[in-house]
Amino acid sequence: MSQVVSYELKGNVGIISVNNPPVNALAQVVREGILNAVNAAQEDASEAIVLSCAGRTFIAGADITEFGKPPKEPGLPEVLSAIENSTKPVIAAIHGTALGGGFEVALACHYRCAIPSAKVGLPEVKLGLLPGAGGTQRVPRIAGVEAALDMITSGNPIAANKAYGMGLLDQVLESDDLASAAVDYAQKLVAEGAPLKRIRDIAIDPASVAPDFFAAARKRLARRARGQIAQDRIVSCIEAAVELPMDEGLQRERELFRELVTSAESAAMRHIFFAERQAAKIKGLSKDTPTRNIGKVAIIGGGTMGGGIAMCFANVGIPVVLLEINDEALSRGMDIIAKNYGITVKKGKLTEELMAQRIELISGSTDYGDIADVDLVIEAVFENLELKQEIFAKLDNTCKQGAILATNTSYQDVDAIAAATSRPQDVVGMHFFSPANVMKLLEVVRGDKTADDALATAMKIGKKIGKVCALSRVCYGFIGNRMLGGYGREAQMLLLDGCTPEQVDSALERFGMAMGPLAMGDLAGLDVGYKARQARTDLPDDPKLYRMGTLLVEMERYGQKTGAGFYRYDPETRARMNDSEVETLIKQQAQELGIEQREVSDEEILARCFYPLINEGALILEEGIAQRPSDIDVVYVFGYAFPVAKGGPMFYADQVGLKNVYDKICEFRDRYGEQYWRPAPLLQQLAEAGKTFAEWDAERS
Ligand code: 3H9
Repeated sequence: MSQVVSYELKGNVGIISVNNPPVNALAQVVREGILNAVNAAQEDASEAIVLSCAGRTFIAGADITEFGKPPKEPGLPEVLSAIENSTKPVIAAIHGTALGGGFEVALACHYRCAIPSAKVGLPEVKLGLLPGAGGTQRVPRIAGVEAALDMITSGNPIAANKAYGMGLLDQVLESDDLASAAVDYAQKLVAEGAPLKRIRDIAIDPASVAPDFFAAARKRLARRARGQIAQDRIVSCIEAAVELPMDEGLQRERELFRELVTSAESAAMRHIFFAERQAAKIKGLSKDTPTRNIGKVAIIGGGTMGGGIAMCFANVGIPVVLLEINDEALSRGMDIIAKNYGITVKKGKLTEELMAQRIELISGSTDYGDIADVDLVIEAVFENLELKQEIFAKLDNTCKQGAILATNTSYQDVDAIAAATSRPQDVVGMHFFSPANVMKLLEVVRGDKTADDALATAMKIGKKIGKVCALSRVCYGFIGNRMLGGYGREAQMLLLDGCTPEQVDSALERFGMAMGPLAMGDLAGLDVGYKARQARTDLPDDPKLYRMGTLLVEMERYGQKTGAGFYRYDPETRARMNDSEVETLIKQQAQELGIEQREVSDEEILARCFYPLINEGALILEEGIAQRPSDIDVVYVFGYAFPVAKGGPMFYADQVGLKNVYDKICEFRDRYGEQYWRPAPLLQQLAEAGKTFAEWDAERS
């Protein structure tokens, strides 16, 4: 028997224990070990079998690293059959998270018990997959069709007590000593002569499901999943659970799982799963780098950004002082926070009581003296270098030694900000994305002099407040905003070439972007980009550049906030509508500039908008601004709503082929000029060598 799975007989209970750190994933040795142990238990004196796990969790799923590789025997279905067909009851004893294939193992058992802190779930959809070992057939049989659909298409884990209420668990053990409580439970079942409960024997009455249930679910999910296929296939599986006998349902599930596991969508989503975890690791810094304790935080600036950041800390129980320049600004900031929490309560996602607790954790002040004792300060005032330097000089004079001084700047030079203090080693960038309490990304910016422990602390606290962290070195715009320049530029250039705003945005939305760049400009306010451009001295003197955005601002069409920008907006519903006035204006401008308008394909729209991102990404890698290509993907998926099913811009480039990307950029260079289209040397080198960014990264590490 393999070492990672052990089996021992304790009295009349056989105990199978899985020990495959870190999360007991169902690697081949685990599958084989469980199979052998179940078979062995059939032959011994045991009267019941407990399946439990060592370490921090019950089995957290199939081993994702095995997907895409040739399958190794035994397959999970074979293991599950052995469990289900055991002549002695098998009891899953759950702690931590029983996820995916792990929960499917539990569902094949005759009984499931768990400690109160445990969670169960089928998160496969988040990897572009569906539960491929009976989850779609067994959950509807014990929890009902609607609950199953909800659970499997959301992929969200369910806490033990709720899972018990849904019928997913047979017992929540009132003990945190799982090992002995599970054995007691098994002995009780034996003593009662409890039957071998097999979920497969439960039939679902098709009449219990409304006739249009599945059609309605498909329609709803298609809207939510924006072109991802997994949701649709999950509906098909649950439909099969209702209509077909168990074995045929399992077969259907298997076929659809195979389709998904080989899909580009799932490969991209699996890439992001590992990329997210990788991004948290700082090259050259050991896992044991000490971190500083963060027990209290101050935020400088109570605007939308500062308020959102304050909420992130209060949400995890860390007290925050919000510092503003005067009482009026402070009370405005506090009101915005209260309003935001109020909206969450109204949506039913937060109780009044929790809201009160969180608001209680946020205190306001206009006096720097009140933040002398905090462990972390995050400055979130508007983008002005002198102002930020002034604030950091004050922080240097006020804050205790060892406090981390962070700036939320989106563009300014973190080293120049750090130079305003006598402790640049404590200064770091923590760049949140708006709305800060919602958006998952946190760019952690490492200054030239940032100390290792300050950096490690910023990453750790980022994770604690629920952010996905990616490390950037200092440059204008860091990773995300620096790359965005060409994307926005080309979206506007395409208008002059003959596209309508609608055509540009919908091509990108069909690709999977949550919102096209022009609609996004309208949402953020066209005046914001306009002001930022005015402050820059490095932009080419080209009348075509941001021509439409500039004209619209000069016409006081700032976007949604003025009811019009690239589009018009319904004052009530905010629905966007095409505006013939804008379309006429574009035509006039093209004529004035001597541009002959033409039909532009969706393919060109994607290339014109995304290839500048990729090219800038290659420069960012060459310069060492980002640690790895996959970190850039993380930035774009979690900070800019790049579709996770496309895996981020660098992964997408690898799929398109770097040679194709490079050739197209050269073609655009020849057509539109070198000032906008200059292939990055790294891109050229990899294209010529026939390599991918991922291969380049693997060779360096
Ligand atoms: C499935 O089950 C399909 C079946 O239906 C059908 C089969 C036929 N495999 O997240 P963490 C690694 S699909 C391989 O930082 P946490 C992870 O990369 C699967 N590796 O810890 C990381 O490695 P490293 C359905 C995995 O405590 C380390 O473990 N299951 C897997 O914050 C620690 O991970 C899922 O989708 C895996 N399945 O969170 C669950 N899982 O240290 C996916 C983790 O080198 N996992 N690793 O960076 C999770 O959601 C979280 O890892 C979990 C722990 C909540 C379990």
